Amino acid sequence: MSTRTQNALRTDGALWAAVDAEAAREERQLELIASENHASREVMAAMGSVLTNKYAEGYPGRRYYGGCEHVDVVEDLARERAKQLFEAPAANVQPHSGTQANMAAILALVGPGATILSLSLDHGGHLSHGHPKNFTGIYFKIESYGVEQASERIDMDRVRERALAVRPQILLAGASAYSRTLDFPAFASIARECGAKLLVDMAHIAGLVAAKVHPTPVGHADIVTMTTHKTLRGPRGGLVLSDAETMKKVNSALFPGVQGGPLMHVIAAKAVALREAQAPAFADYQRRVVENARALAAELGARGLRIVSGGTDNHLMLVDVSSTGLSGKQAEDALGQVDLTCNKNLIPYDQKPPMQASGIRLGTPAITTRGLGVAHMATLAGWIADVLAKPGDEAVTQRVRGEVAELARAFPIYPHGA
Ligand code: DSN
Repeated sequence: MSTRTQNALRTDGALWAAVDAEAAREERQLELIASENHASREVMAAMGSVLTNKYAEGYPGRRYYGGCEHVDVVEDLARERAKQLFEAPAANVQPHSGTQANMAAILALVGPGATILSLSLDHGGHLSHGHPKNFTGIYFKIESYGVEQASERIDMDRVRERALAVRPQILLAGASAYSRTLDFPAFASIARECGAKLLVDMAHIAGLVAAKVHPTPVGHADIVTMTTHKTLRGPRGGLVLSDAETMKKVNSALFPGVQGGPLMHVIAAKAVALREAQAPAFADYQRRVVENARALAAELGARGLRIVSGGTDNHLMLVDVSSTGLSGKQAEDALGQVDLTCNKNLIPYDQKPPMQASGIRLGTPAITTRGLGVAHMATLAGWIADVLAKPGDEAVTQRVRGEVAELARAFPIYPHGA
């Protein structure tokens, strides 16, 4: 659709002003939130297509509505591409989000009241792995494992001890703020030993796994869940992988278990993203994401900022900002002033409450998508260190914001418009 046609359709001034402002914000700021990315225009076009009009409860070939012949093609394309990309026997592309993928996976494996052993939220876990106010915390018995205080890494011997002590029905591996390689064969061995099912939520690292930059959980886990919008760089949504038998249970746990009609326009966008992820350029992108993260962590370390666990193996890092005298919240705000967007984050064994926190989480997926490379990471680390050393200082803020704007302009996200 031409820009002129799009403009002609824009009758809702207040709404489109906010959308345009968001597009300008994304272009102007450098996005360091580890769970965000910039999807391609083709992904976004699929989400804006007529498929949003279609009800298609059920699965391809077995729908509760007529007129599904074309959306069946779309969903089959998405499922097949997911299976090929992750070398998995079966896929479900309908989850509206990662949390709904996790709901379906858990309900496919166990009933309410079962014990789930997962990474503690305070040590990098996720809300849908057991927060008291999440469905997991409400309907299941949650036990947790953590990272070691000295190494700030998961020690698989300790996970095994916990698993043998609490005897979970589900052992859950996966994290939102953990920068080290997850040992899926070891998780699988522990699950087998204590009679648990292994659920891996690889939301953060799905793109890395697709590119073989992080070892895959497929073949080790009973069920693998993910989101499609983080390193995988697709539309917002979830996806589930398993063997064919388990997938029958996942399918009915998802629909009619926890969802109604699938979002066919989003499934179309997932199909586009999964095709993009099969291209050699995507593997190259994921390698650069990890190289950039390693370089950024090293440069921040050289500027005196402590990186949790001493570095990173993936796309993100936790930076302990205690040495600056700031909380994570204050650091997030100070960096926001210079158009560097990130989020405050608890660090392991944090003494501060979650809304303050002692750390920030930084990720390289989005800045790598717009083209920044290893050579830019020293500059970026310099800006971060300068701002955190003098938060709110007018001269530093002005200078860094100007330099960030210049670099952002040199690397547009959507050179032909969003
Ligand atoms: N909120 C996501 C993240 O930032 O990691 C996880 O759902």
